[in-house]
Amino acid sequence: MAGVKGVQPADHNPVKKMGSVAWRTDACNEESQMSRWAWPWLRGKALPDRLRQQRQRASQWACELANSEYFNEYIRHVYEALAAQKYVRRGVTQPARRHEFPFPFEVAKMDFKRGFILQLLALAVLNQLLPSCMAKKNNIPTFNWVVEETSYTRLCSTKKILTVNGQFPGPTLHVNAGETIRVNILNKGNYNVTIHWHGVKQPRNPWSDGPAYITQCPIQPGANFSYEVVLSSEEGTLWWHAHSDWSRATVHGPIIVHPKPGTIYPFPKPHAEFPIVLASWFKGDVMEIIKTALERGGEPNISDAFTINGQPGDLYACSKPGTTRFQIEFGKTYLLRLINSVMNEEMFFAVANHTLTLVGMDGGYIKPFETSYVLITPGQTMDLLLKASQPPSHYYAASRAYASAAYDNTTTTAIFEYTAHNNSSAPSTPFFPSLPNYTDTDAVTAFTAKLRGLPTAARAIDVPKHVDTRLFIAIAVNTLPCANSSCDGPNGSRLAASLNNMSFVEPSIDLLLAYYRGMNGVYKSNFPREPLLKYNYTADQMPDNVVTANPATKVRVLKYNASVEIVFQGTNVLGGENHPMHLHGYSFYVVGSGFGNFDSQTDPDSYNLVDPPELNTVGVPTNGWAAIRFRADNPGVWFMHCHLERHTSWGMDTAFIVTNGKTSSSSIRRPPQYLNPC
Ligand SMILES: [Cu+2]
Repeated sequence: MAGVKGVQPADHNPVKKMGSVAWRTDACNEESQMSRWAWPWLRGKALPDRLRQQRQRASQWACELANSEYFNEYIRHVYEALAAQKYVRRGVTQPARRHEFPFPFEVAKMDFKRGFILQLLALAVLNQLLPSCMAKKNNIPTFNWVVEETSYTRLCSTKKILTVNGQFPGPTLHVNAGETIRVNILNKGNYNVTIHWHGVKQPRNPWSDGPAYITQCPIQPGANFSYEVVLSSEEGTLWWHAHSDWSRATVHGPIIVHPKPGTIYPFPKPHAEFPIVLASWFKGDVMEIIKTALERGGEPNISDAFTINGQPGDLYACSKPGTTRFQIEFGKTYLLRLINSVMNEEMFFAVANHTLTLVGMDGGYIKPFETSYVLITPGQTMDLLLKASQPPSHYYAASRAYASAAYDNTTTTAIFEYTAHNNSSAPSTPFFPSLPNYTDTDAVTAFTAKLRGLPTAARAIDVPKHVDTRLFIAIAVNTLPCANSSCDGPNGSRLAASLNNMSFVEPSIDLLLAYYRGMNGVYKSNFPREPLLKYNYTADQMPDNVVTANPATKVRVLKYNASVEIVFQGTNVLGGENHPMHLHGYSFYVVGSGFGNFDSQTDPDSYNLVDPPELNTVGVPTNGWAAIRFRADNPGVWFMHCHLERHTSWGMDTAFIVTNGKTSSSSIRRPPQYLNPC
C-alpha cells in the first residue's frame, strides 16, 4: 500500500464528541441513529406508543434547536449554568480525535453523584437527540474544525502557526461531485479568520464563500461560523484556505472531489493518489510580516522556504529528516493532486526522469498531454498522472519559483521511492529533475499553450459565443503618496496595486450584507469597464499619472445570465509580472492570451472558442493579456483578485455583484440564521 507522509486521510465519517458521549452526524436514518445512540437501554425493544410519541416530539424539538445557528451558544449556556452550580468545572477536555472540538468543561470531581445525574441528562438531551435529527434533516456530511495556534519546527526554529486542528497543511476534505457538506469552524486562534472553498462555485450561496469583508464579517477569536459548502459541476482537485489577512499561509488544505458514485474518471483509474500541497514557510510571523509591510508601505519579506506537504525537503537546513516521501511500485500509475497554496510565487514542478500527464485542472478535466514540468500559479490545482516506469530507485520531485519581481529563490523537494528498491542500495543522492529557470517565460508559455478543455458527459464545453458585457481590466502595481515621503516604497511612497487604477479598499462591513440589505455608503457600483486613462500598457516608460492609484471600494454589477468577456491586460507600471487572477463563484473559459497590448480588432481572431480550458485562476502573462468568458448565472457577490497575496493586500481586487434572476431558484439564497458581526 502506497503511503504519504504529511497528508492525513480524510475524515469522511465525522464523529462528534462531547464529554464522553459520541455521536455521528453524517447521513443515517433517524431510526438507526436512535437505536445506536440515543436510548441504548431501549435498543431493540418495542416502545410503548406514549414513549414513542415523546421521543418523536423531543426529536422534533431537538431538530429545530440543532438547526438554529445558536446551537453552540445554547450548549455553552447550559454548561455555564451547570458550572455555576459546580456540577461541571471549566477546563478543557482534549478531543480524542483530531476533527472533534476540544470541549471547555469537565465533570467536577466534587459533588460527583448529583452532577453525574445532571450531566447524564444534559448529555442525553443535547448530545444524542440533537445530532440524530440534525443528520436526518440536513443529511449532509459535517466536519468540525478548530482554528488554533500550533507549534511547528521548520528550518531549525520553532514558532506558533495558525492551523486547522493542529495540522499543516490542514485536513483533506473528500467529497463527491454535486454534494453539499457543512464545515463548522471554531476560532480558538488570536486573529480574525474566514475560510474560502477555492473553486467551489457555491451556486446562489455567497454566504459561505468566505472572503473577509466581501461575503462575511470575519470569525473573531472565540466565535464560530458554519459554512455550507455546495458543490455542483466541480470534479477533481480543489482546495480550501483562510481568506483574511495572510492567514492562508498555514491555514489551507486539499478538497478532493470524487466522481459521483457510479461514474468514473475520463482516464484509467490510478493505483493510488497523493495530494501534493505547495506552500510558503516564513521564519517570522506571517501576520506581522504583512502588517509591518502595510504600515511601512514597502515590500513584505519574502518567504524562507517552500514546502511540499508541510516539509521544505532535503535542500534546506534542519529539514532532511522530515522530507516528504511517496512510496510507489514499478508499473503502477499514480494520481498527483497538485495544489499551489504558495503566497507570492508561481511555481514550476517536476519529477526526475518521469513525464507527467496533465488530466485535470481547477476542478475540471483537461485534454491529457504529457509534459516534463508544469507551471502552476497560486490558486491553481492540477491532476497529474505519474507512471512508475523508471528503473526502481529514488527520484526527487522539486518545485521552485517562476517570478520576475522579488521572489524566494529556494527549491523544495520530496522523494518518490520505488518500494521494490532495496533501501540499502538507494542512491546517495536521488535523481534530480531539470526545472526551467526562474525567469523562463518561454517555458511558461509553452506549457500553458497546451491547455485544452475536455468535455465529459456531466460537463460540456459551453463557451459563450456572443458577448453581452465586455470588460477590459488593466492590472498594475502602483504607489500611493505617503506623508513626508517617509514610506518604504519607491521615492518614499507607499506601494499599492490596482485594477483599472482602482486600488481596492476593504469596507468595514461585508459587501454581501450591504448589498442584500440595501445599505448605502459601503461601496460604489462604478468599477470602470475599462481604464479611464488609456496608455501604452506594456511600454518601458510609463506616464506619471498612471503610477499613482486611486483608493476606493468599487464593484461592477453584472446582469443575471449575461455572457461576459474580461480581457486582463498586464501592465509594466513599476515592472511587469505574471498575475494569477482568480474569480470566486465561477469557473471561466480562458479563450485567449498573448504578449504586449491586447488588440481588440485582431486578437479575438486567435480565440479558442472550441475547447478552451475551464479554470478559476488564470495566469495573465507578464506584460501580456488573457481573455476569459463566462455566463453570469450565479447570483451573488463574488470577489475577483490577484492570487499573489501581496498584490491582494495592496488592492489588486474588485467584486462583481451578479443580480438575481426572475425566479427564486435564480436568486441569492436567504442568509444563514447566524452571521458573524464585524
Ligand atoms: Cu498580482
